[in-house]
Amino acid sequence: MNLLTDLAQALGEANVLIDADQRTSYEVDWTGRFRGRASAIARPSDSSQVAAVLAACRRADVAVVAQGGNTGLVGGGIPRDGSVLLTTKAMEGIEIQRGQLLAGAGVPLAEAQQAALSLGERLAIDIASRDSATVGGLLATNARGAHAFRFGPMERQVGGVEAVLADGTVVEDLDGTDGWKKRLAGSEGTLAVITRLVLNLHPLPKSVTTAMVGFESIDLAVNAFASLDPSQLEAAEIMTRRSLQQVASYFGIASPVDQAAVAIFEASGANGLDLLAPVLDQAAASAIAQDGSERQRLWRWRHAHTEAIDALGVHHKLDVRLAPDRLNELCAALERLPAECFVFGHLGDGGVHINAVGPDPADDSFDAAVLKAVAALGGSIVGEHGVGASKSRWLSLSESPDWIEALRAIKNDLDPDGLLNPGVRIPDA
Ligand code: 2HG
Ligand code: ZN
Repeated sequence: MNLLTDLAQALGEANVLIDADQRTSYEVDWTGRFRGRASAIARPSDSSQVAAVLAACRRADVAVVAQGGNTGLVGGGIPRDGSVLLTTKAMEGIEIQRGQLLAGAGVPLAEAQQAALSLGERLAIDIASRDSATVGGLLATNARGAHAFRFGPMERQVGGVEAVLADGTVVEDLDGTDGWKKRLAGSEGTLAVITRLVLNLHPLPKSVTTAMVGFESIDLAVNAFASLDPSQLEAAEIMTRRSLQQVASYFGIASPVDQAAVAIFEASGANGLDLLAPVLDQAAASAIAQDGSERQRLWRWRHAHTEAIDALGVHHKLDVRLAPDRLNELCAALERLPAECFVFGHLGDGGVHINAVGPDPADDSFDAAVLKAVAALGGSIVGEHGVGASKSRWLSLSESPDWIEALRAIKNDLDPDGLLNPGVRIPDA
């Protein structure tokens, strides 16, 4: 049997998309920088159908790339060379079980957040692409977002997983005792296809205070953050002038705070304002919000960065981690490169996003220059978006040879034939 017949038999013809116009939205990433070609888009709706897709692809010797909401930014979920694109979107549905949510891997984060709220609780993770990004994709990249420095990355929001290994074995570790959620966190579809997840819930804070705070320099913002007790904070984000001004021009209104570095600090509890007092004292300007819609309005300035910069066209996106007290030096190094760099990120955990316009989107030498600058400052070239196809060749800039060897050994153990997402995350030997 040929591959397409095999897939149609396993999933039904309606769930195997082969026409070019049906495939397009899966074959290009959100930024338009990463494109590929799939021989088919397969839409399984549960783990046994995923196992059938993997079996068909193994027989045909065709690779499988899993994709969630296609909000990834490092090309990790884009099909290459005629691989089969396995979309997890049909793995839907949320059940409530013993105070936790059991969600299909294709459930968008926003839907899971709503389900948590309907129980009077919350998920302690949030990212701007919440309406499309799926919970399975969040674990596959071990996404972080604004609250990770306090509550940890996606892995910590997950109690357990169900997943299908390359050989078709369905592992059901929904209570997390076998360690699969840890193994698959950040594996970017290279070790298994995640099919269901148990999501942990946290109590909703009774009140939250959000402050958008301007400083005359990045160092002043970083020092102000150091004067806060991080265990009392919900979020600590940073935006630099050029990126915030791009959001202002995209919105068509001036930002309420407009200094060289603008931070968003958030504290929960009735004494939120007192907790933030040390930074407010040091600020050149600030805007404070305590009710829901006012807070959302301030957060829009931070959350709209991706779409506002995207309006400038296809650009380079690099996501790294760096000690906050080296951020100023990184910005200075970026200014020496032939590009207009927009820098923003998560001050709390050193997650830095560098978006750059100018260099041709296909010009990888720009990416190399940025990643080398980060490594020279002691940072990690791996941030929260994953390694994907775009950064694997540079992994050794910040990761040790032993670590890279360990990644290869785990991959060889679980997927010796390289069926799952080849070329992603792990550099070629
Ligand atoms: C964010 O923190 C996201 O807003 C996206 O991780 C970052 O667009 C980006 O580079
Ligand atoms: Zn981010």
